[in-house]
Amino acid sequence: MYGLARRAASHVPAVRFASRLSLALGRGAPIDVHPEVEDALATGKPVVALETALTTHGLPPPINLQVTKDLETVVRSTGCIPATIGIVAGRVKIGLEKSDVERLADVHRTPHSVKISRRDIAPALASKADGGTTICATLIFAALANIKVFATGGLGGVHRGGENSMDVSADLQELTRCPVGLVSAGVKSILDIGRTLEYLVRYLLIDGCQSIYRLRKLLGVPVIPFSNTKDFPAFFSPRSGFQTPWNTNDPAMAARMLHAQWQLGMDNGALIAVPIPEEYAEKGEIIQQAVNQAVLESEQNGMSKRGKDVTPWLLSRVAELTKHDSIDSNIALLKNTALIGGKIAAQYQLLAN
Ligand code: PSU
Ligand code: MN
Repeated sequence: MYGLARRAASHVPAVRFASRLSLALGRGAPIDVHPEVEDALATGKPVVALETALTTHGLPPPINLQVTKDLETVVRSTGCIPATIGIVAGRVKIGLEKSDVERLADVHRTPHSVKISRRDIAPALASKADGGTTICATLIFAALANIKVFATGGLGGVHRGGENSMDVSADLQELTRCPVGLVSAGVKSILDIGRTLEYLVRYLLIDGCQSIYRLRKLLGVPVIPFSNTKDFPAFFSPRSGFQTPWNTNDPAMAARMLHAQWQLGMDNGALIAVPIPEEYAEKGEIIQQAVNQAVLESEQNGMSKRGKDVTPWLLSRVAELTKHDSIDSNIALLKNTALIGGKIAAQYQLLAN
């Protein structure tokens, strides 16, 4: 067996196999890869994917435009090339031009940009819409282009009351399909963190989770706090109290974890959860109270049943309640994940080349 495997390996041609991206392009798929990103991918420079649902639906103007640009600058500071992903006039953009970023950030444009999840991709392309890609959709395009690291703010997950509403973000399922290391500040604090972890990794036993036990699947996604503790971060706060089996605070180790997974040909992603910087911890507790209030309000006014509109509504209500403190924290954690994402991507590239 060993000899055969060795012999087979020695017959692997030295040329790169045609990527899924070039196959899609060959079929005429409406995808534009920014020349800088294309060059980086072809010459083995590290690339970090960034999303645009936070530009179109997550952050208010004018800060949405500024933050989208700033995250690219942070990624560049680590020696990586940013690939901000979005949909403009029905074309998938892997790496946005400045004018594209401005177009997506203009929330007063009509028709409005769509918040794009897996289910929205094909209709948005066919109808030539503009769209901000959520983590789910950004994972799909990053995987298509063979981009291995994607940095963002908060992962979607099981909404509070999700055992009844079955509102579980498509972000989670996508992490099982896309071999991409997602670097985020944990899951959005508006969610049920315990049930989200349960759904993702199925190793935690949480009281009162009986109904979701019947629904749950083993997604088997590695969840790794980027920290010197195993405490999973809680978006606005560095610690949630939920423990994970693994952790690291070393970009090289995180890169080795990703590399080992894909050397084996495993086709799922991994979640590297970077806590918000410690100086935001105190504020985080106050913001969390506003989050709890906003979630209660959404249950009373019916917003909580509105699918993909729930998250944008909650985020803007929390911003209102905290007089924009939540926005400041959100920006800080986004920049932090972009920085760590860049460091991990740079280390990963050393292993992959
Ligand atoms: N976290 C934020 N702001 C956001 C999002 C997450 O702080 O705008 C976005 C991400 O793009 C994530 C999406 O993929 O919300 C999840 O939405 P939903 O619950 O509808 O899947
Ligand atoms: Mn949701």
